[in-house]
Amino acid sequence: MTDTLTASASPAQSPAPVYTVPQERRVVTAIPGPKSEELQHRRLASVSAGVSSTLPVYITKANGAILVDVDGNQFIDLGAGIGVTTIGHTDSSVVEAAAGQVKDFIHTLFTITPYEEYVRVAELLAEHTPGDFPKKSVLINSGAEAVENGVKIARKYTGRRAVAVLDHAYHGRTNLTMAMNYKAMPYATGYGPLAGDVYHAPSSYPYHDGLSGAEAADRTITYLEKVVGATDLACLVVEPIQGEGGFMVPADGYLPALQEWCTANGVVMIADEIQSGMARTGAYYASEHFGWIPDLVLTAKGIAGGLPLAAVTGRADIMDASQPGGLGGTFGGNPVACAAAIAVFESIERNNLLAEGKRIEAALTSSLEQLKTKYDIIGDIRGRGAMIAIELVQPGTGDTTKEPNQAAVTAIAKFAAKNGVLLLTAGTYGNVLRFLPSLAVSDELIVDAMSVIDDALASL
Ligand code: PLZ
Repeated sequence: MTDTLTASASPAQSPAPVYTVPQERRVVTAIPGPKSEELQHRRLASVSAGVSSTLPVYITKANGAILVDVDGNQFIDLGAGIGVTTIGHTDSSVVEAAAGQVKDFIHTLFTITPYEEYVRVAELLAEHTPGDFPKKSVLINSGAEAVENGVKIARKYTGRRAVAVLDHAYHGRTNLTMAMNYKAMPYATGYGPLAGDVYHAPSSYPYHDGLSGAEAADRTITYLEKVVGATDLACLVVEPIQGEGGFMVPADGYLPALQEWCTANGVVMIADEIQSGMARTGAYYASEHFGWIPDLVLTAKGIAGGLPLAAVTGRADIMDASQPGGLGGTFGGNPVACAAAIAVFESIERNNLLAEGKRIEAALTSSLEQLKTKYDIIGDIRGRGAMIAIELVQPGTGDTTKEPNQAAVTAIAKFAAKNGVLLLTAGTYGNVLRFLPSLAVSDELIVDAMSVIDDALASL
């Protein structure tokens, strides 16, 4: 079993994890290596060209914060499958829970014959999502499906049609969510007709707009009132920290001001916490950092340690407005994924993982601040917990126009990969490097990865 063994310790203290893969970077071939090249060749002949890969090294094993490829290279994983293996790859508690569930039963379909694991996940979500009021959930398979369901539920509850999102948002790849993304390319171009009644409102992007939370909220609300009309608006869907957009942290007060306006106008405000949720940012949900209590919260990615599971959770009256049979899906709330999710919630508690998020934030930001004093193309450092990004600008524009520097982002990610560090890019202009490691990443691994990034910056 590819699990993480844990040493026994007193119950008061969380045991130090013992990893099945040494937590170290190791580059033993060219990247990609010969075996990866061979697999890439097969892949190009059999997998749609529409599915791309950031780094075509083929993985055979992953544990903690390390990925091992078919050529024996070990990568420090600063992406965690885009924020999915938040508690670490093949965490022993997740592996054991999923394996145990596979032996008991793998599928019945909750909407045919239910089981406790689904109910338990709904209880845990009610407990850990922001807000102290009765909450209910529906479980589905993916982030985009959570967004789709959130919109469905809000439309049913309000009897209204329009959906609003923010500039720089990312919400998925289904027909509705394609229309909700900011970037047409690559997500929507050529895939129309897109869903209608989706409106893109200005967001809060302090590094560029310089607006206070109140000013940015005024701008967003003016757009919603003038362009959409409050009485037609079913929901406003917002990522508390925008993910694919480049980890934009909104100005203080922005999110609560929008929630206040939504509540006053009968609009359901939905937090897309698909990337930012599940203990990633040093809080269970990033909304908490901003004092935002959303009506509905969307969870996916990190909830089940890598197994596909997602949820819409929120105010019981909104969630109960749907007719019986109106929500569901064959695999939604699969028992194996639910068993894994219960283990993830337990691990967050047992191993005090909210503190790990804060530790990683401190380690990442202190290293990045040092790099910022050396390299003027680092324009902005932002984020929370294990969700930190740097926005790169053209030399000399950091205090003025902040021109996007996509070339530097691409070059650094490539340099890092060649040296055993998997780094993700982001940003509307491809101008952001994001650090999205699992909470299992040690300070030593962060320091090592940062030395590679320092070399990458020096090489530009
Ligand atoms: N909402 C905030 O980050 C997924 C996209 C990966 P799914 N982001 C990673 C890719 O290239 O497809 C995401 C997100 C936010 C929704 C989604 C969609 O989640 O599970 O990919 O459907």
